[in-house]
Amino acid sequence: MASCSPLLLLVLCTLTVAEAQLKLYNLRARRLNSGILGTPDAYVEVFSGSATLGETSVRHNNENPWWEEEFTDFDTKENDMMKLEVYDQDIGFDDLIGVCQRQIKLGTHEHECFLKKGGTLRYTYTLG
Ligand SMILES: [Ca+2]
Repeated sequence: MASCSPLLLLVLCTLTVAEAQLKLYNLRARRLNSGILGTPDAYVEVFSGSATLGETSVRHNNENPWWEEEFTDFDTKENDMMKLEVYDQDIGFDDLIGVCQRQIKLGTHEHECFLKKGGTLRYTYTLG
């Protein structure tokens, strides 16, 4: 029986690795709390594994913001850690409102996470 050529193995491996595509979308927050600083100007930074996928726009003076941005990554693997950091933009430095961390699973999932300073972040992602 003929064995696989190295070239064929290489192609198969490449296909397997390229198979998983992460798409994160539908980010929305509720009742954000920025403490004494007033209504937050919130944005979200998105990480997958060790990669930075980007950040949303800033929603000014809104405690229930949502973002239309979508984040896509082709290097994400199942069980990689996804991290979403919610910030309140301020003069000087931006305040961290809270962090959501979760292991990424295959399929489409919707999650809600509670932020340390108050409020929740909901988001949906698909890995597949
Ligand atoms: Ca602010």
